Parts: sequence; C-alpha cells; structure tokens
Amino acid sequence: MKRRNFIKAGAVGLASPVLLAGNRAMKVNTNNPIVISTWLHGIPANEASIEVLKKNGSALDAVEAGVRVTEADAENQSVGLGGRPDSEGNVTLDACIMDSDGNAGSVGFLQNIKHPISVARKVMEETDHVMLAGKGALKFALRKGFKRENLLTEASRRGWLEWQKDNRIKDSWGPNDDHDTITSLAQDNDGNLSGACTTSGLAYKLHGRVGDSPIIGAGMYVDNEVGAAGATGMGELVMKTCGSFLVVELMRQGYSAMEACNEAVDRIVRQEGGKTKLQVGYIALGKDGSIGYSSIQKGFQYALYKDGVNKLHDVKSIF
Ligand code: SD4
Repeated sequence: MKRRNFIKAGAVGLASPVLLAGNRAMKVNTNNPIVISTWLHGIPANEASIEVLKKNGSALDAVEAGVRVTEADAENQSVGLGGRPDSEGNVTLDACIMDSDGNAGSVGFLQNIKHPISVARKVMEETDHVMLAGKGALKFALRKGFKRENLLTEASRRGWLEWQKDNRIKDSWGPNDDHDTITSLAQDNDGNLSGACTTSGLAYKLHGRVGDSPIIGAGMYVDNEVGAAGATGMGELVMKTCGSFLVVELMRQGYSAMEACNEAVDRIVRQEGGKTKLQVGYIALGKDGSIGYSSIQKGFQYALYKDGVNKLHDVKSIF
C-alpha cells in the first residue's frame, strides 16, 4: 500500500487496516473481494472479475477482465461489439479505467476496436496522457496491436434502419432507453479499488457525440482512500454534475456509499427542476466494503459479488 496515511493493522492492534480518509478513520475491507457492476450483463462480467480476484489478482486486472466480457458479447447492443450505432450508422465507443494509485486512462469516440477498455488501459500505462479520442485513439490502438474490426452487427444495423424510418426526418436524436453501459468497480484482497466503464453510448446519437463514460469523474471515479463510483444512463446529466466524482467526494465528507448515490441522483433531479423523464443510475463501493446504488427511474439493476455470491439486484428508484 503506497499511501502514507495508512495505519498498519498490527500497529494499532486491529483486525483490519484503518485508513484516514479526510479527517475520519475508515476500516479497510481486505481478503474479501467485492465486485459491483451495472445491469444484468454485470453478472457474467463479475464472474470474469472474480476469477482474477480469487487468484489474488489486482482490482485493476479484475475490472478490465470483467468488462471485456461485455465488450466481446455481440448480443449486447450497448457495449463494444454489436453496440447500436450513431445516427449515421457508425459504432463509436467510449471507455475509461482508473487504478488504485489514481492513474487513469480513457478513449472517446473510438471506432472499429472491440476492446476500448484495454486501449484506455494502454493510454493509462504507456503514455503521459489520460484521454485519446477519435482517429488519434484508433491510430494509437492499431499501433499497440489491436485489430481493426467491423463492430456493426446485422441486428444493430437493422435496428438503425428501423430508427431511421421514424426519426431521421424529425431530426430526433433524443433520449431513448436503448443504452446500458457497463461500469464495474472492484476491491481486491489488499483492499485496493479500481474501476472500469465502457459503452457504445446513446443509440443513434449525433455523430461525434461523446458521453460521460470516458470522462474521469463523470462516468467513473476511484479514490483509493475512500471509495469508487460509476454511472449509467443519460451521460449529459452525469457530466453536468460531475456525477461519479461527486459520489466519491461525498463519501470522503462522511456520507455512506448509499447516501452519496442518493444525493448525486437528487442533485440531478434538482438541476432538472425537480423532475425528469431521463434515467441515471449510480453504483458505489466504499473502501470499507460498503456498497451504494441509486437511480432516478425504476428498472435499474446492479450485479454484486460479495461473500462468495454473485447476484442481480433491483434498485428502488426515486420516482
Ligand atoms: C452515455 N452513459 O453515453 C452512457 C450511456 C449509458 O446506460 O450509460 N447507458 O451517455
């Protein structure tokens, strides 16, 4: 553990290490790996993460392995291969990753690469930058050995053609519910936290639109002293409230993971004038192993692996 403000378990005679986060002591959850991911596809993603964690792997390796399962799933139409295209028929992907040392990498508006999360990790580990976008991100990925692929499946192409019939003439790129980003947060045996977020973004978005998912602090954020948080849903609302950073920072100020998620959702609703038809969901994982979740609308689900069980849970929405 790198941080200086860890009090070693032995030194204070406690069963778990204790960390000073801000001005309060927080018990650190160790030797009890946890993974929390958004939506139903979080279940198989968590399985892959667990394999890593059971072998004493890092939270970083775990979240990457987990979301890669979703990215590679052609049936899943909101992440990676098979993602729904933008209004012009291009599958454009956003992803970010963050480790327990505060390192971060991300890619936005990346095309033709099935695993944007792994490109984001390369940005984090092999460059001095945090974010690469568009053609530059693609060029970087190809240079790093990623394969150029067509990501538009027949099912997603057909959906896009259908959408065009009804919406193109109306210039309506508006919100729709056909989007389910995966955000995954993990804590490893050492108690370290990491997170990953990857998506094809809003279906039929304007060409060039980038959402919250590749933006550190919006789509996902990790502060290894306090906790981690991630978002799904209408990215514009998340970006305008720095959502994931807000959740983690509230935890630093003493909110529980749950209270922090609720407040971040509430913040959006207040910013929207007290009501909205749009959906945003948050998940959070505290350094002490606590979890939080909240969403504006009903329907949001999260997959939690804890104490040896990997299970899907429904979230009670605020509306
Ligand atoms: C976006 N937040 O691009 C993503 C979409 C999403 O569940 O999360 N869908 O705005």
